[in-house]
Amino acid sequence: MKKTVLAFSRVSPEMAERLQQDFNVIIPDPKKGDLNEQFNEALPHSHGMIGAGRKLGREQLESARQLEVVSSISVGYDNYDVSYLTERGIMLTNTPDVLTESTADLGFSLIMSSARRVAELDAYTKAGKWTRSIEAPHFGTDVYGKTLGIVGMGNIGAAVARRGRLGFNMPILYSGNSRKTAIEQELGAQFRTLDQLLAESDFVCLVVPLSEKTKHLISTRELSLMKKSAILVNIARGPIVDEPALIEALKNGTIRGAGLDVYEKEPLAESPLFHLSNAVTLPHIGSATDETRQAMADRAYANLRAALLGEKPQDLVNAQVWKG
Ligand code: 8YV
Repeated sequence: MKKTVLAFSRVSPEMAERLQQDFNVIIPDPKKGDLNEQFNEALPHSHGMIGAGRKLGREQLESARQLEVVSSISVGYDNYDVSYLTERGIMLTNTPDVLTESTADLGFSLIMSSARRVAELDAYTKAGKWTRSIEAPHFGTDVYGKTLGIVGMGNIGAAVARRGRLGFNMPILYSGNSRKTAIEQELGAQFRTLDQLLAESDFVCLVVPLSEKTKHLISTRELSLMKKSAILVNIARGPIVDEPALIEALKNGTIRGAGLDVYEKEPLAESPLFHLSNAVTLPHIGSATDETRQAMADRAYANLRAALLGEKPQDLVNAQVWKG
């Protein structure tokens, strides 16, 4: 008998077709009524789940008694209660590697866009305000040769650092739980405590996973350690930054600007950030390219399929549940 798979976020018609070759597939459909109701009804019958952007823990999964695997179409897995899944023997998989370069590209776009005021001045031009040469109040700040601080030197952090070092001649500082000697050798990156990094960097790029330890890692005290001329970029997770504290710092001129792809609450329909010309605000698009989203979907599909067919999935987060 075919196992049942529940898609917990929208999946493409092509993905649905692929899944249907091996499994019964339940895809909640807004045309058929309340999405949450359909989701909850499907849970007790589901052996596998695939999707992204939904909190899944004890409360949501209590009734999913047959569940074997949750395949997330994301690299970050802060939406999942990993210890609960592990306690239940449920596999959790993610999609690392395939989004590293596109997310780093986006990080660098935010550095460039914030420094050179790209989005702000694009809106200015289109609003018909360009009636004479641009003067100092609209000048940006240089990127080339400035110091880039990477908070969390994982794969994505290293990819941002490479762009800075090799493309823009930027000295690289980094902070985190451990020294990364390979990156130190490759890019001449220097390890700093977070406080030192904040004080010395012209651009601070946040690339740490969200956990209890990194929640509000950047708040009023940390922002006050940064240079007045510095720019904060967040391509990791919103709650790493205390958002009201950041808004205050942007208003007061504690720092020069911020480039944000992620927020404490998503999606975000209104925010004081939208009214600040020194904040670039993107709608969580780190991995949102055609090629990368396709690669993530492929990887998540392969993980789910392997797990449900009794093979060890490539990207098993909680390896201790694998019984071989
Ligand atoms: C996605 C991400 O936007 O992979 C992650 O952790 O944050 C992004 O790639 C998100 O997971 C939705 O697919």
